[in-house]
Amino acid sequence: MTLSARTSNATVPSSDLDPFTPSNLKDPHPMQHELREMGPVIYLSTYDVYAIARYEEVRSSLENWQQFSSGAGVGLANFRYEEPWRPPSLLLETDPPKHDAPRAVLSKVLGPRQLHKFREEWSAKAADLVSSVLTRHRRGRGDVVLDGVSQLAEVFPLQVFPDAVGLEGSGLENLLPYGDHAFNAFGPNNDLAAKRADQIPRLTAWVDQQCQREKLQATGFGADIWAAADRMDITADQAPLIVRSLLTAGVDTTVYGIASVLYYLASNPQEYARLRDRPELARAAVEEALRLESPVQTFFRTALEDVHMADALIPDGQKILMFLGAANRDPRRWSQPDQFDLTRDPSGHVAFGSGLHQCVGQHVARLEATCLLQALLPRISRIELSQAPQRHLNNTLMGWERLPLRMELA
Ligand code: QZP
Repeated sequence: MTLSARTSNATVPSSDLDPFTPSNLKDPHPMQHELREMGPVIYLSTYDVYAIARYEEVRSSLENWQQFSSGAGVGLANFRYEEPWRPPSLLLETDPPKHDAPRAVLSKVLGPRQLHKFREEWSAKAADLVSSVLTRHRRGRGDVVLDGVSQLAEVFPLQVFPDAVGLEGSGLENLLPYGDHAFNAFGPNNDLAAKRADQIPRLTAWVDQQCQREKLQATGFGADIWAAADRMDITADQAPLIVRSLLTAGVDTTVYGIASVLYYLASNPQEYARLRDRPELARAAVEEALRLESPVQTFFRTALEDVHMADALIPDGQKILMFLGAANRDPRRWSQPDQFDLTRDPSGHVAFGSGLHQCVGQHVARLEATCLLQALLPRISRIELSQAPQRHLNNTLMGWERLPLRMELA
């Protein structure tokens, strides 16, 4: 670590560590610890960005939309100088006032009131999925061995979410690869971002097609967004891009979130037992897993002016890299931060962000995860890892590629 005096009134520790190497993506915690301990703001020379990894500063950065803009993109690429890989999102990659109408529409469409009607249906679908998976993978001894990712975490969201949006139902296998690319594209132009380059035009064309009014079912989140265009809450040009946000942000994230709850329950048998005794803790289990794993690990903002933070100065125009996952394990904020603990209060975690852009789909994500979890609890008396799990590498997302589980039938 060296001290670089980039400004007259402040020094910022500088580091050449690269958060986007395969080994840092696989196991980010040692690097995150190092970043937090270096100071509140660190200059990362590899990418010419300012990194923030402590809870207090991550949270205040997320809430500081006035100085930390999303309009130049929330990835490493600065849209002022680099052409984005697709037309920018009207929600994610905009600032007020442009951001406000799309956000207001989507927050109503995905709000707790609208979601209420899915609870019963999704609970029933989760129970059916669990039954069929347990039957298929049952061994003689009253236990099942399965891959928690391909058999559960990927299946349930793809069963309920595209249907709730109102997609026609063919081509759904495109959703995860499209999302995987979108989240890789927030990072640097490395091998992960270049992965599947030959398929991106086809995936993009498919997603864009699904956003058209004629493609969408008469009911669903998609139709609700188009109805907002009829009411002139948004324009007809905006509607398909807002549907696109659902398809980009709503699938991979929930898959990884669900897989991570399964991982922490399998790794903490006493917490699983506690949860079986008190199924109303399902929601706490989901939040605690989100805090610890933070499916969305990082994203960026762009400074609109010189910004003073703690003792540091972040110069106008610079990209700021916020480590949500590091903030959610900051010992300054959380006691025993690396412990999966269903008795703690995980509220205030920043896995869904904070402020104006805080995840508008969070109620959908929570409902999916709790429905699946509550379907498992009565059927499974114990979960454990049957082999070492494998990470799925992505520049932004942290999750599992394979999660080998052994479950004992209740
Ligand atoms: C991705 C979109 C944490 C965010 C980067 C997740 C995300 C949110 C919105 C969109 C994409 O609007 O396309």
